[in-house]
Amino acid sequence: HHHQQPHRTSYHFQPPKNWINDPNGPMIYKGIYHLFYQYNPKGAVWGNIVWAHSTSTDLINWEPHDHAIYPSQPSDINGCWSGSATILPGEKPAILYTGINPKNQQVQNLAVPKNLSDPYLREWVKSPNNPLMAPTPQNHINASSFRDPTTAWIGPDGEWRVIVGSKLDARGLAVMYRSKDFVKWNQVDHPLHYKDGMGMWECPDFFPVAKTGRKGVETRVYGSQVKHVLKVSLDDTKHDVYTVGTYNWQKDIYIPNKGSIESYNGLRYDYGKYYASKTFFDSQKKRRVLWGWVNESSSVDDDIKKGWSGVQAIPRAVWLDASGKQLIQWPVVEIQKLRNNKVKLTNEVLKKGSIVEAKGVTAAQADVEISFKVENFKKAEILKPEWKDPQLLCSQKGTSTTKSGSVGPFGLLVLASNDLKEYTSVSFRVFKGQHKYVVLMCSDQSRSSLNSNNDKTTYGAFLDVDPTRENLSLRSLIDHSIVESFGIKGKGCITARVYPTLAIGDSVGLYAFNNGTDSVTITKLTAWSMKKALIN
Ligand code: DQQ
Repeated sequence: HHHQQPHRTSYHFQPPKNWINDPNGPMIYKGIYHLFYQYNPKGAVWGNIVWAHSTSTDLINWEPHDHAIYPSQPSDINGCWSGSATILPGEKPAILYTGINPKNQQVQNLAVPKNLSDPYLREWVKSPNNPLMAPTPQNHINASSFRDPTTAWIGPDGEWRVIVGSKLDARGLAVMYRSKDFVKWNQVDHPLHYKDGMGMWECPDFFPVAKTGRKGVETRVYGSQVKHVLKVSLDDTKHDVYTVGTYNWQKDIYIPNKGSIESYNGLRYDYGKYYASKTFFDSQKKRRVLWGWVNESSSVDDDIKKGWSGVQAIPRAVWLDASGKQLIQWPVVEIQKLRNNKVKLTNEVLKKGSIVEAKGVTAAQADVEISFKVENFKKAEILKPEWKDPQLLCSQKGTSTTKSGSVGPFGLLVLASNDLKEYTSVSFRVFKGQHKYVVLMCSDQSRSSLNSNNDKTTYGAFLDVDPTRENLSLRSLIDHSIVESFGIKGKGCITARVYPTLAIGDSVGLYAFNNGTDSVTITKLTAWSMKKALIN
């Protein structure tokens, strides 16, 4: 099986075959986690979209169920697109989702469980009132850009609110609706938020985060204890960007923090491949959990040959950083249940050009944490003012020995073949900026595969950390064709898809390296083989 399908994942969520995209309606109900997702029952490319459904008690092992929502009424006959779940009072889940009607217009529909005593919520009934929100000649909504309702929240006035992603010309819009009964929805005369020049806002997500601590809060919470986050998925660049700000429920407006960047260059959940994500409040563990779709980087022909496309990233707990300026993301703790056969290295000095192997792990399927201590920053390269794009900087600077800086690149070589003909490098590099040191994190896929049909774009991010005060730490979740990397305990994330031809199965190595001219010390490296999860 693995011989023929070397790139299928072992602990990342996938159905047995076919195309998947956006996570939909994640929630917890009676102690069971639900994940729905956009799915093509007929093939490995996008189309014929239904809501496939799986449940879990630990967010790691998943059991499949029949499709929950599929075209069956005029308001969704041409497709059941993305949407979200809301838990109504009395523990009653409800799903709002986008349907494509016979005129190929995008409209919003409601579905509720047929039988609340079935903890798996296997059958869903659609409202006879569908569609509940639709473009009309009066409301100036673009019928081909009106989709992806969020989880709704109830205001202190007892009225429900929801936003739907949209655009008018190049203006990204979070169109807002209100309702007293969850069935009759009235459009609010202004959007919750908008921004010119950002294009279509797909899959908006709007939620509060506690100002202090890591605990999540329910979606309806507002006030001085919390900030709000608005995430939008930018159709033009396929990036999930967000701002942190303030929500005024009386005026129903959201105002991003002063100084936040609202554009294609804003804060991203992930600086690699990660899209159409959404969060839910886990009332059992009091945390907010983020799901995101990770598309392939292989060719459509290869996708059809392998018979599948798309995985879901490992769910991440999210909370507000102490700075109040950004989110921190970390894989849910449950993933640690899969850790096995720990190997460890401590206090290992890496001189320029050194490579050490973390022997004894199944490196195709591993979880690794490493932290580096830099002795001397004095010779750090000066960051030129024009070096503003971290992705460009990573691809220009590379990670090879010929392009070494003084402080870095150092990091991990993952999914590496024995002869190092193939590897993906995840690394740090430190620069001297105007008033502070600047830490660059890179995930370089350029050497990841001998197969040239793959997209091997290098990804990069600047991380908000003072490297003189904190060791530079990195965690990577490696799973055959995906590498999810978390820099500085979740301050910056980069997810990459790679398709090695040599570094597969047992022929995979995991290494730490330093290509900077100055030595660095690995204070600690811990790597685990990962067990296979039971998925679908
Ligand atoms: N995917 C869905 C849309 C959404 C897009 C269609 C984002 O609802 O806007 O499959 O990936």
